[in-house]
Amino acid sequence: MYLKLALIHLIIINSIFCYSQFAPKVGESGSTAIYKDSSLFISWVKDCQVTRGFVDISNISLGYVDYGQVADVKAKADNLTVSLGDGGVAVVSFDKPIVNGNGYDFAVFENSFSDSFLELAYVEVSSDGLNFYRFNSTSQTQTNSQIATFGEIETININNLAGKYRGLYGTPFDLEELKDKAGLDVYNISHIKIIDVVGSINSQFANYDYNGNIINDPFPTPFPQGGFDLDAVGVIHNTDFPGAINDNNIESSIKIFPTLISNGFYIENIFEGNDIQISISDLRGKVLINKYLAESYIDISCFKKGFYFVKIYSGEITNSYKILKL
Ligand SMILES: [Ca+2]
Ligand SMILES: [Ca+2]
Repeated sequence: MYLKLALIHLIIINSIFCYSQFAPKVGESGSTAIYKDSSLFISWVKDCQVTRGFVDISNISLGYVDYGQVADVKAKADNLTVSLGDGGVAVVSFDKPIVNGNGYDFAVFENSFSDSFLELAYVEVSSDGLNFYRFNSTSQTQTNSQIATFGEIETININNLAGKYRGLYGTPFDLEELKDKAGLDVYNISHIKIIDVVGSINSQFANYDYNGNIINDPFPTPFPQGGFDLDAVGVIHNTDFPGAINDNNIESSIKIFPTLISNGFYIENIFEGNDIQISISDLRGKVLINKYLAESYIDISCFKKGFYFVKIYSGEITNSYKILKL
């Protein structure tokens, strides 16, 4: 009995330590890297504003980085970049808002020449251009000795930091992780902010991950291309192509259309005399409409943008649908 408990204990401890590994480098099983030519990408950056950082924040007499132009961030990833420098910031925007669809919603591209020379950046999103919300980042690289100028770090130790993958392979982000942030509408992301991580482990300059660990990445990088080099940001889900609404009940004889909705939608094959009930709830489960169907048109023009679940109850049968209010 005690042996069995001890074994279970060991397995639990083991699984906690194993759990700490994140997706591996490009080409390995489980990697989340997305190549620039993937059909997942439906759009790229339209506008970009950059605030350059220092060539070397520990020696500010070297001034600011100046490599690359803002235009190099627009359109598909091509290894042409803008260098952010130590702590530099880029804010990018798009022709259509990004939305939270199933899985990853956008990816950030850096121009690393290898799988282990990784310059990292925080990623934040905004639905008003003013208030930005950061993805919870993790760095499990050791913090005892500084990763040198062309030093190496391991992909599996990095999560939710841009620059995790080598050039032309995007690091993807899932807005689902930020859906509960008050003040952020993950169905209307207008801006993405990319902030260079100063990789110094010196507490005077150090940057930290979500867990309060110092992020150790190559430092210093005292040249005009120093810091994070932003190549591109690829969009996977936007208001034109939200994805994620294909889990509708296609087996059902009851159809709803359209599923991308400006004002309202129709319900097909509803027969008079049936006691049919409809309920519509938001993604948090809050019920917004719950009533017997009196007509086949449902007006949701007063709803906010975003996804909703529709359930139609007909006798013993429940049909479920997902819709997107534009
Ligand atoms: Ca998503
Ligand atoms: Ca580029």
